[in-house]
Amino acid sequence: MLKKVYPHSSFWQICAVFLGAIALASCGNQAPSAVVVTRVPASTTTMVSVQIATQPNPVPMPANIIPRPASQVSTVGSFVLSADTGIYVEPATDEVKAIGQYLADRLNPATGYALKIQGTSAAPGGGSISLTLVGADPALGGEGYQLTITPELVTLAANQPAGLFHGIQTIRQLLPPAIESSSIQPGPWTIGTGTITDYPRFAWRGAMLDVARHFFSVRDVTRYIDLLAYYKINRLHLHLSDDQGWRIQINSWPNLAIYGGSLEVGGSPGGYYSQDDYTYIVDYAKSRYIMIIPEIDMPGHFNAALASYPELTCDGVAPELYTGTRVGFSSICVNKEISNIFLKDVIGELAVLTPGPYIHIGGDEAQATDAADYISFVNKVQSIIEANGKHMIGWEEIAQATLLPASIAQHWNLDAGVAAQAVRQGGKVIMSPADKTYLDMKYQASTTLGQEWAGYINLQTGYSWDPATQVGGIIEKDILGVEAPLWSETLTSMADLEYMAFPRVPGYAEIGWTPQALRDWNEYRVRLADHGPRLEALGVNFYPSPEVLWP
Ligand code: TNX
Repeated sequence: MLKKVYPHSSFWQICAVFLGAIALASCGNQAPSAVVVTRVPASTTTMVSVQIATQPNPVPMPANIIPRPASQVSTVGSFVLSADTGIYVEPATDEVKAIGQYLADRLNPATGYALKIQGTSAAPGGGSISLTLVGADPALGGEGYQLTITPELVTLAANQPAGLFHGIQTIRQLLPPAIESSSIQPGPWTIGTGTITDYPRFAWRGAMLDVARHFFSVRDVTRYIDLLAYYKINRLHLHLSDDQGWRIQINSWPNLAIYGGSLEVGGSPGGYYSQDDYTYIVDYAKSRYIMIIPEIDMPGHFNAALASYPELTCDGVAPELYTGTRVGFSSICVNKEISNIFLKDVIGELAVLTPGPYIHIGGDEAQATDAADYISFVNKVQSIIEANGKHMIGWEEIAQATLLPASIAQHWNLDAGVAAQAVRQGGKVIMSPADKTYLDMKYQASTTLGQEWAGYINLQTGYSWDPATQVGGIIEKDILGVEAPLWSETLTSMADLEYMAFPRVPGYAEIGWTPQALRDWNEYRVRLADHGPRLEALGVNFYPSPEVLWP
């Protein structure tokens, strides 16, 4: 029996130590028979204690989960998923049954099984998976979960359905990568035993998709939602309007979508979401525990609307539709009465369509709007949004206005001064620093897609920063969370989106979820390697960065 304590070690680093020290064959097929990894989230030191006994062919729980759990303890043994595995849900409400069905739908294609959902008040029999809202530690909050895996039973407990949903992503990741395949794979479908106790650092773990510069179909958006959910991301911000296109049907102003949405960057046909399409996306996202935040970018980034309704311009003359990529040249005419009517109509319709509490008004790069007009405009929009029962979010420039405490500023600009002004007004901030989180920035000089104005963002640059120390005057308690925007000036297809988003998105998911003290680039990149085959099985066109030793 050997017992040692290694601070800041990963399971695989421990493997390396064992290989050198006691010449075990390998960690893959003949690992130590008892590996206990204990992580204490509140402390700055990760304590890892390791015990070895002699037992043949142990199967440790893999240390591959992204985002890294707050605490993971591996024991020896495995649970084997079989055709007889039942998925038990408690309570058997429609919502919890739907989560059970979601799990079955993820497991059935690759296994070839037809796993069934069963409601039960009795204890589930051996070999089953139990999803329960009973018995979880209330301290785990609404999104946390406890996962206990023994050779007989997988027990996932949470306080709220969202916690069960997130825990299911962990179960998926604990299974072999081939589980994500859409066709039958050989298996066996083993899960190493142990327990995971997990909860997020931030409430806001977001992604943004620009469907205005290039339009993306409902199918593309729902696929993106599915991929985000795999990493426990819980917000999708849709950038629904910009100079190049208006992408959401507004019944009281129909030309916005019909004419304003007709083109996209480069001059090819654009498109828009009907209100039914939008509702479908909102509901789909909800089934993945992701909130949709709609953005109508104003008062700048407004050319598509001006081209559709010349009365919104100050001179009454409609500009041409715009298919280039410049910014900062358009503005709604702030002081016209028709503009007020427009704002009330558009925000009113969006508020009815959107169950979430937020409407994003853009507010960035309003160089074509007079400075005083800009401030009165933001104040006015804020009160219209509040009158519709929602709260305002805007890019950080909105912090120049008089913000209500419920309004949120989104930091993006490299010149970081403005977001802290929102904090000084008692508001909260979402962190999207362009030089760390912009998914449209090239990975490196040779990346053909994307832009480079905020610098190159390789995986390490995207991962190795702490939201709480990024901007002076903005600390942990001021931060709602993190969001990674994907601007689409240069991106025309789902394959393009995937290439820029993956594998950076898992890193932002981890920044939002995992305690800072447990985040370390050199440990993360080892975990990320395991996700190469997973993303491949999911059919994701990811960038195989040389920073990772892919298997
Ligand atoms: C800046 S970030 C913008 C967008 C562009 C993006 C391209 C922000 C609030 N505005 O209009 O699409 O850069 O990287």
